Amino acid sequence: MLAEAERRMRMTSMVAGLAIVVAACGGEKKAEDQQTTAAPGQQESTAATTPAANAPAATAPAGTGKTHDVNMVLDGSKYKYDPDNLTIKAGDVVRFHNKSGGPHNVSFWPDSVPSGAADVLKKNMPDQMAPLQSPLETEPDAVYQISFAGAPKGEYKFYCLPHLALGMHGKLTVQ
Ligand SMILES: [Cu+2]
Repeated sequence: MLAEAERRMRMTSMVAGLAIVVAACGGEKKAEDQQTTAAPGQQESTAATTPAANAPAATAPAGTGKTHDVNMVLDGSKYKYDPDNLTIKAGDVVRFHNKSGGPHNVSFWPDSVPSGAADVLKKNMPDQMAPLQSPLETEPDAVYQISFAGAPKGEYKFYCLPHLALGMHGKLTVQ
């Protein structure tokens, strides 16, 4: 029984691996021999978000527009995004800085973004710990960067997972 289950697992993983290889470059054979654990990462790295996914705090992904900075701070006893309301254009990049009172993160409510925006954010947010949720930023001055390339116009409401109950949330508008 166990052997049978294991064989199936292996088949599944090989099929998944093959699918990824085909999606990636159509030629490379190495993924066949890799364990299942390697597959999800590989799959993600084939997505259009490769630069951002590999370098959350480094250079801007290929964007066409401006970069906007938002600080995540503890101001007195108030946790907040500063600014907590900004207007950008599609193609702009927003950089969230972990300034004080962290860890912080950036989470979008899936029902409080424009139609079609969730798919864009899923591609443009590096290292999501859940759909539309950035990782927790723990390092001082850590930067989390989101490209709004291809983002539909409208309002995007977001919040900090650890500090939502303390009122840490914000809004950005893509014009
Ligand atoms: Cu926070």
